[in-house]
Amino acid sequence: MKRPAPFEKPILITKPLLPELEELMPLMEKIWSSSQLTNNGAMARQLEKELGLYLKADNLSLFSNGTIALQIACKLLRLSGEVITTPFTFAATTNSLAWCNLNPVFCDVEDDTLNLDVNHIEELITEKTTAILPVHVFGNPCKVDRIQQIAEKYNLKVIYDAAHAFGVEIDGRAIGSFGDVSMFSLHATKIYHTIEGGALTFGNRYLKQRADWIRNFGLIGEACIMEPGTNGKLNEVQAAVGLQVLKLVDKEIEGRKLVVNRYKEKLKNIPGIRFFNEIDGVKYNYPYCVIRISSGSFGMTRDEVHEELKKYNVFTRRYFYPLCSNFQCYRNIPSADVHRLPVAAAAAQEVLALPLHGRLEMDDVDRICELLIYLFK
Ligand code: T4K
Repeated sequence: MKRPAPFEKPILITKPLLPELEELMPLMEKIWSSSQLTNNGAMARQLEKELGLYLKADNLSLFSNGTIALQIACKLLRLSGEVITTPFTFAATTNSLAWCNLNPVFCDVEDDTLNLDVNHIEELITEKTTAILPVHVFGNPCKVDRIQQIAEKYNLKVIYDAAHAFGVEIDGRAIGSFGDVSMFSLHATKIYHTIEGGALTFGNRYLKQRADWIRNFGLIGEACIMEPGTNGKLNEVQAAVGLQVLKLVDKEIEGRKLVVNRYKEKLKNIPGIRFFNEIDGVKYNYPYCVIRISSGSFGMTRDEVHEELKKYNVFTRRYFYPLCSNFQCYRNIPSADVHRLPVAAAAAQEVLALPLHGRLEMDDVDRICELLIYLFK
């Protein structure tokens, strides 16, 4: 097979969804003429309403980023001691626990979704456990019913890291309606974004009310602070971008679905490459196109493929490698022992996220697939 030509321009892992500048300008003019730039202004309030409708959440609050939102969720539920979580996630999940003086307890993941393995949660529960923090990794929903049963049995709170799961539904039920609180990241690299931003959805309006105080230093009115807060507000410019990006998100998800299906079709017969199976009844949002490469059958390790593709101007990402439990600051925790996390450890060596956004040309997808087929041969 002839060596494929490299791409003329770099193909990056993603490209943020951007509204037309002329559609954004009228909102910018409104902000400029009001001179309300932040502190729960009109744009932020409007976006909270619109996102609440989109995500089918009666109680939703916006934050300056997903990480601070996650930390606020931990404070909100007054967690202490240990929280059971997954090592197969972005550092922000584990870091948020540590920042709230909580001890992460790592639980292995299931091979088919790479989400928290519900069969291993109970054995990790101790007197100090106060919550479970699962992640809907790559938008694949966790086993929410089983997690809820365990939480009720042991009186634990559940915070879902739904950073990747914007718009995902299980049998018509919004993903953010499970657990006590769910966090969505609205970062530029996500399918829906406010440049930087985060959202929490809550089981009740009292939690939302407290979260709104906490994101504004804890201030209630001008002169009262009941509990210490932080500064976690989304500003007006970000909210305006979010209002415009929301108009584009459905089309973006449709485009991504086509791209993912094209990757699946073109790579389906390549030994050593596998995709996640879709679960019946789930409305997916296609935030990443992650394949798993088993070097034995493919003939190259995931790392070799990742490096080799760079020579062709294709920049993939190893989401999520290394495991959070492998970071220097966490690796001495007993539950971080790699022998206790065999499924997560294997996945971290195999996963590779391919370039994906809704505007990626099919010709480019085909060329990336041809490159992978060429590497296989
Ligand atoms: N929980 C989970 C499970 C998460 O995945 C995340 C974040 C969080 C919590 C925390 O949420 P936030 O606090 O971030 O809201 C990215 C993102 O920064 C991060 O939001 C995301 N997860 C993580 C999985 O990925 P990097 O280090 O991969 O991003 P970076 O800068 O390398 O960007 C990737 C590619 O995107 C680049 O090749 C170019 C393109 N890009 C990126 C940016 C920022 C652009 O074209 N424009 C841009 O503005 O972390």
